[in-house]
Amino acid sequence: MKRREFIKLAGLAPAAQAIGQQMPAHMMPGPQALLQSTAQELSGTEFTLEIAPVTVELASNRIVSTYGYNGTSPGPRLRMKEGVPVTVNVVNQTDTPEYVHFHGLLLPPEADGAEEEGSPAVPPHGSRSFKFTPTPAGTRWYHTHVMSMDDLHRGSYTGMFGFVIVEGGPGSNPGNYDQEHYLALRDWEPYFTDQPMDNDDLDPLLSKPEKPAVLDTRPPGWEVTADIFSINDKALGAGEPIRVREGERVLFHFLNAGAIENRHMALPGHKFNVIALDGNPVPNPKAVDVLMLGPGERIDAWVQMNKPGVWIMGAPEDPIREGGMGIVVEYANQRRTPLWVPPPPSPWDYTIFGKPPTGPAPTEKIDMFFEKVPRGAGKFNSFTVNGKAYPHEQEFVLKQGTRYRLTFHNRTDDSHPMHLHRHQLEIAEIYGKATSGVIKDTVVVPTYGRASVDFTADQPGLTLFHCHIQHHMDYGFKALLRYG
Ligand SMILES: [Cu+2]
Repeated sequence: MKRREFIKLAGLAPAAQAIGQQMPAHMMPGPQALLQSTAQELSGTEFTLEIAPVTVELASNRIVSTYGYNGTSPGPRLRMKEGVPVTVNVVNQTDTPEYVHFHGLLLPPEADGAEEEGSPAVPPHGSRSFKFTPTPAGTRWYHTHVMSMDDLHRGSYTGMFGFVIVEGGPGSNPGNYDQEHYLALRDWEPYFTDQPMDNDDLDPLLSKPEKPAVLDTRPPGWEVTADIFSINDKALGAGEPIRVREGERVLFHFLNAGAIENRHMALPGHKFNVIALDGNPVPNPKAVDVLMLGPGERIDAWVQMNKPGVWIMGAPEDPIREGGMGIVVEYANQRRTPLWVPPPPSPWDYTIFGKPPTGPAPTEKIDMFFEKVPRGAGKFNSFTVNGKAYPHEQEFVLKQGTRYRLTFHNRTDDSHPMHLHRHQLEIAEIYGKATSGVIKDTVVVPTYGRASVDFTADQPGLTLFHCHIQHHMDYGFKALLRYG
């Protein structure tokens, strides 16, 4: 059974929708004022993040209790300058050790915020300062990096995340724009389910080179899912709309800050001009109808506002958008009910933003085989990399200064957002297509698919590699790379 059918059976979703549908009545702004988003921007060279319980008012009738930074979720947006050293003071007001990972920055293990790499913890009811020099420029983010295991109130299921903006020097501006918005896509109040989740929306016609001839038919274990969504801290219709004027160019910084599934985003009548992936400018900016972001990924894209109206920008999947993942885009002097129109089919493809491969492939190669061990009802599936459990003491030993080609063989029935800490990955081949120049820190490897990425081993120290779906990582989907 697919998620959508399950939700309908459970009576949680509104009735089926027609094309050109309007916002469901329960999401229409009520008589009370629209809610303001709460996250602030901090800039400079010294920052303080305080970890403590927060409430998040997704809508006036939907208030979530979780953990956040500085009293909000998302936490404050941290604006830094590339190459200018910063200090981040982390104050932990909880009863458990915490790690703050700076995702997409090239940091030493001491500042990276990953227990596996030996980063120091921020002790319970204590504090610790981290000093580092932010690089490279671009849209980065920070989030808790603790294990959750079977506790859905820990780790990246909580509200502990926020944007980091590393400003580059002159010439690094992504182009003229009239306004910009930082939009974090989130799910809330996750729960366990025995229903397989249909989270793989990549083109079903794609070849599946890693699909085994004989499938493992043992019963699968629990998955994690959610029915409540938001963009930043507001459900669709509850917060202030994005107010635009015809002719404006609006730059959006999207982040999938969720822990469980890939997300999609569309704005009826408009295209997203993708200029950066994971904060890194792409060689070949292109306009697309639908964005796809795996957990941890970012997309910077501008939109030419040339279709006056009041629109819903949101997830194309009805239950997800109606569950809150959307925001209203309102043109000046337009007063109508926000309109949603389903986008055309738009399979996501990283390679359209790349350029043809240049130069020879690295001669040093590392193959990684991902496998899922179904554990059955009431248990969690576990994962192996090259047939072994973490921590891979001997498998992945790097020679400093060497460029590697890393090939992922995804022998599982899910797609996985694979994240390498402290390094950058250049996509070399995916969906059977070769490309170059697309620089990422998180790459969604499709179901039964294969992807090759190149990276240079120039960041000595332990380096964590893992799936960015929290329960996959917690149950074995990670490896440590070390320098010889
Ligand atoms: Cu995964």
